[in-house]
Amino acid sequence: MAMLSFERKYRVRGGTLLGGDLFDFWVGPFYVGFFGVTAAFFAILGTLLIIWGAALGPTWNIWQISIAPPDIKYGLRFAPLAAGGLWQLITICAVGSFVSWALREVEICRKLGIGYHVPAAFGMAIFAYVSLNVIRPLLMGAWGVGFPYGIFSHLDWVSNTGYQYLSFHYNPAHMIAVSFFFATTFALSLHGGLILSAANPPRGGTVKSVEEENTYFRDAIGYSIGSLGIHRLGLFLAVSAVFFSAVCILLSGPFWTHGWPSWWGWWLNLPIWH
Ligand code: 07D
Ligand code: 07D
Ligand code: U10
Repeated sequence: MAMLSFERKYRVRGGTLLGGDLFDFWVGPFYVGFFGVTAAFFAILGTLLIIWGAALGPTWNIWQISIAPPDIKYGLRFAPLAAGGLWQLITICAVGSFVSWALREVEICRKLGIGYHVPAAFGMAIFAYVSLNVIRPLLMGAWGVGFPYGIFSHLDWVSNTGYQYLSFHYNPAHMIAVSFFFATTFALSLHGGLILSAANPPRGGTVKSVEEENTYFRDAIGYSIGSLGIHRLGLFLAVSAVFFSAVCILLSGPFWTHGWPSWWGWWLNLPIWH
């Protein structure tokens, strides 16, 4: 709680996007704001709808609860509650709460006078979710292609959707996304390791400076990206991973209906082989 005196200085009015002073207060450690109220509203309502869906059966086993989207035959229409309608309402609540959370982040950034990098990055995660359960269903003409809300059932959806395209590993945007995810963890492990190695020496040792940090990488690979640069790179890698994930699933169905291995036919068909 050592930060509290600092927080008092920054817990000031203003910076709200909507609602003016109305919700411009804190509850315990949490900033509320207009979008805190809408986030709480959608999150609570969505959770209650999931509990309602679970109560319709057949199980209370947390791993097996699943609220499925409507059958494909309903297309883009509203479905009866027990036949996918709950899934549609939960999707509205999910989008409402995720977007509210991002806007609440924006209001906090405005209060502090800092950039919008964190809400922008979260926006990319929201885009990935919206790609899966809103944009792709709209492009394919049925809510039924969305993923179900359940811990294991959503894994089954990923597996089944992957095999519909024979081998999802041959999806070129999936390759780029996977490589960005691997690069993100690699970069974070290098950065975490480097900072701890310099800033957290064994008892009795001296804390080393940014000079040592730069020199480590110059000695090892001939170049240091620098202390600001590594954070730019980290944000870029992580946001790109999620962006290419959204691209890879939006391509599958709306823009490519065959198996992904046959996409690589262009390579076999290059005139140089003939
Ligand atoms: C560590 C931050 C904390 C967040 C956590 C997640 C819920 C859901 C709901 C009981 C890194 C909180 C979970 C609120 C509870 C009910 C009804 C973030 C951290 C701890 N998945 N997925 C998981 C979601 C999709 C996939 C776990 C959400 C796509 C695979 C958790 C979404 C595809 C695997 C989970 C979503 C996909 C998982 C751990 C939304 C492609 C796993 C998540 C809203 C992206 C892993 C049993 C984690 C697992 C896993 C949540 C979407 C694939 C339950 C909320 C459809 C292959 N997913 N997922 O740590 O163990 O994230 O599953 O889009 O192997 Mg998933
Ligand atoms: C969608 C999550 C958004 C979350 C939000 C926040 C709450 C609140 C509250 C904790 C995008 C939710 C918050 C609910 C919680 C509290 C308090 C993130 C989202 C807004 N794949 N694959 C991907 C790999 C295979 C397939 C992406 C690897 C097989 C399909 C990523 C492998 C087949 C889809 C990825 C592998 C297959 C994907 C996921 C390896 C199956 C997708 C990351 C090593 C047989 C999905 C947009 C992501 C996608 C996706 C990685 C294998 C199928 C790049 C490493 C070959 C169908 N796969 N995959 O998207 O692109 O995060 O979704 O084998 O749809 Mg894949
Ligand atoms: C980073 C960093 C850095 C740091 C850091 C960090 C990145 C170098 C300086 C941060 C990193 C960490 C701390 C590391 C760990 C983090 C992770 C591994 C990421 C994953 C995080 C988690 C799993 C934790 C998730 C926790 C969450 C999201 C908090 C949950 C919060 C709530 C449930 C409350 C949310 C608050 C809201 C919505 C607004 C206020 C609302 C309330 C207080 C509730 C009361 C409600 C109202 C007043 C509104 C009324 C409600 C209505 C109208 C609804 C009614 C509806 C009905 C239907 C009843 O780089 O620097 O260090 O630390």
